[in-house]
Amino acid sequence: MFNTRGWIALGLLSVFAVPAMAQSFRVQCPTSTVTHPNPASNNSEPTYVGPTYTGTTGYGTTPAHVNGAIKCQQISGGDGYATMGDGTQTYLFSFGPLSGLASIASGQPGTLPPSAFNTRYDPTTTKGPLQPGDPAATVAPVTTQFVPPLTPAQMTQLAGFYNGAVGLDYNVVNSVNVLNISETGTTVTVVGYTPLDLNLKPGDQVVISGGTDLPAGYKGTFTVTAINVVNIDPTTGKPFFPPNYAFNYSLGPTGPTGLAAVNESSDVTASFPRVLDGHVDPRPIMDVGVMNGNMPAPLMAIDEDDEFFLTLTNVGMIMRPDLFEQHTVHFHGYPNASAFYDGVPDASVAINIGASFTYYYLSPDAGTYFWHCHITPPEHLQMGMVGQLYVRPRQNRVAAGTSLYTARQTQDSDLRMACVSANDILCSNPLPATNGGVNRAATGLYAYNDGDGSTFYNVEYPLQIHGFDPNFHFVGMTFNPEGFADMKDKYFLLNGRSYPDTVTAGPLQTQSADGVNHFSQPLPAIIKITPGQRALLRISDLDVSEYQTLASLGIPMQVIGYNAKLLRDQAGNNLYYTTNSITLGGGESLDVILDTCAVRPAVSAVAGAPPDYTTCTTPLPTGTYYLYTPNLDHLSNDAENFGGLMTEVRVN
Ligand SMILES: [Cu+2]
Repeated sequence: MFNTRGWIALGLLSVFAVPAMAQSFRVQCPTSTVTHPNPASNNSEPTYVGPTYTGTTGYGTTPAHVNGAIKCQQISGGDGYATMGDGTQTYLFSFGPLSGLASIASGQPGTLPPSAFNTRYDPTTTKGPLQPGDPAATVAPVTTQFVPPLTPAQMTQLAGFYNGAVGLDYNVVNSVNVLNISETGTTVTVVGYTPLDLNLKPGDQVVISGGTDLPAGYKGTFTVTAINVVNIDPTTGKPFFPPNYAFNYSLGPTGPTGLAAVNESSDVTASFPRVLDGHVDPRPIMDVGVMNGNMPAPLMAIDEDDEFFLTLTNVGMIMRPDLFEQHTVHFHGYPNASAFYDGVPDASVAINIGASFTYYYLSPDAGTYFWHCHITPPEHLQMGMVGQLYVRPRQNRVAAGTSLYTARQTQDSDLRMACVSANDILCSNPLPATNGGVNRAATGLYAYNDGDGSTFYNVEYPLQIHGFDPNFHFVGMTFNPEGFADMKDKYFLLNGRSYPDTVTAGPLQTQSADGVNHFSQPLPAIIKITPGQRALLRISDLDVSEYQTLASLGIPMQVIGYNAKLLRDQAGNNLYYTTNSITLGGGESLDVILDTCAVRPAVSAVAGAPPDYTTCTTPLPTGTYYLYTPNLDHLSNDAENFGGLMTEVRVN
C-alpha cells in the first residue's frame, strides 16, 4: 500500500487460496508471450507508434502494436554482510543478484532481456566454475585484498564477467531406447520403451542412431513434427504403448521411402539435444547466492509495456540455521498484474528455503517505486531486504522530432493506459492543459508521459534512503530476541552506504563469515552532472524507524513526482515545486530534478510551455555540491561524529 506511512500489511484478499506449491530451483524467462509474440523482437524496445490494444472489451488475440519487451532477473534471498562508514561489518538479511552479476556490480540495473538472461555460464572457461563471492572473487580475489575503487583493469574484467542467469544449465539429456521405428510416406513414427516426458515439443531436434538392424535412411539429425502420437502395432492392431511414448519426425519431401520397420530393437536410440529451458544446476546458485547479500538489494528497471519475470531463489540464512525464514518480493505500491504477485505472505505465496518462484509483472505506469521482502517487515526491512525499482515511460520511445502531446494523447486509446480526468478521478497523468508544441528531443529521457517535455532529464540516479540499528543487527545475528520497540538507527544510508563511502566509486566489498569477499554495496551515491544538464534523482525511503530529510545546497530541487505519480492536477496543470529539501518517511518515494542551468531559451512560442531543456544559456558554476541531511544527528556513523546521510553532486 503506497500512501500509508506505516508498514502494516493491509490484507489484500486474493481470490487464490494459498496452495502447498511444488517449488524448485527452476527459472523462467520466456522468449515470447501473448503480447510479445515474436521472440526475435522481444530483446529491445520498439518505437512507440500506437497502443497495444484498442478494443473496448477483453484482450485482443494479437496486439495492434507490439510495445515494450520482455525482461528477466533472478535474485537470491538470504544473508550477508555490509561495510558501514566507520568500517564496521554489519550482518544482513538480504537479497543478492543471481543474474546480471556484472551489471549489478557496475551499479546498473540487473534487469535483462531474454537474449542476455538465457545464456549458460561455461565452467570449462579458463576461470573454471563460478566461485563464492563472484564476481568479487574473480575481479578482486581475497588474496589481493582489493580496496575500492576498482582499478581500470578490474573494471574491464568486471564488464567482461558472465552476466546471464547463474544456475541456468542444459536440461537433462533425453535419450530413449526405441521399441519400434516405422515409416509411412516419409513420416517416421518412433515408439520408445519409456515415456518422452522431458519437455519434448514439435520443432525440437532428434538424433536417431543405432546398429546393424536399423536401415541407414532412418539415421541422422531430424526435426520432431509431432508428439503424443497414437502408435499401432500392425501384428496386434493395438497400440504398442500410450501416445506419450511416441513421436513423429519427417525424412523430408525427398527422403527415402519404403524403409523397413524395426521392432524390439536392441540398440536404436532417439536422443534430443540438451537445451536451455529453465532447468538449473543448484550448485552455482548456492555457491554464488549464499552470504551474497547486497545493500541495496539488486536494482531493477523496466519500461512501460514490458513484461517482467523475476525469479526469487531462497538460499537460506547460513548465520541463522535456527530460522526457517521465507522471503518474498513486494513491489511496494505497484499496480500488480495480480494480487498473487503482491508478495504479502498472508494473502499470497512466500518462498521457502531451497525453492524458487517466478513473479510476473506488467508495467503499466511509469514512476519511481521500490521493493522489499514482506516477511516480518520491520525485521527484514531493518536487516536490509530493501531494493529499488523504477519504470521508464513510453514517452522515451516516441520517435525524435514528433509531438509529445500527440503521443500522450494516443495512449488514451488503450483503455489499459487511458488517463482521462473526466472519467477517471484517480488519473494523475492527464494531458497537459495546453499543447505546448514540444517534440521528442533527439537525446535524453523523460520521467513520465508528461506530453509537454517538462520531465526531461539527461542522467538518472536511483537513491535509496535507509538506516541501520547496529544493535538490532547484532542480536539478529546472535540468536537473541530483537527489541522491535527499541529500534533506533545509528547508521544513515544512501544506497546502503554512509558518507564518505557514498562517494567511493565502484562496488564496496565486504568479507563475510565465509571468509570470502563479496560485493556487498554495489551502488555508489555520487551524482555526476554535466554543467547545464538535468539529473533525475529517483529517491525512495525504506527506513524503518526514522523520517529522513535530504537537502541540496546550491542546486534547486524540482519535485516532479511523488509516490510514482506525476505532480499534475486534473485540469492538466503541472504542480511541480522547487525546494531545497525534501522529507520522506519509510515507504515513500519522490522524483526530483536537479537542473544545473540557470537560464534556458524557449522551445515553443506557446505560453506556459517549458523551456528548451536540451540547451542552456547560463549553466551553474562547476564544482562539487552536496546532498546532505539537515537533521544533524544523522550526519554521523554510529559513535563517529562524522559521515552519515550525505553525498556529493559533482558538476563538471
Ligand atoms: Cu525476507
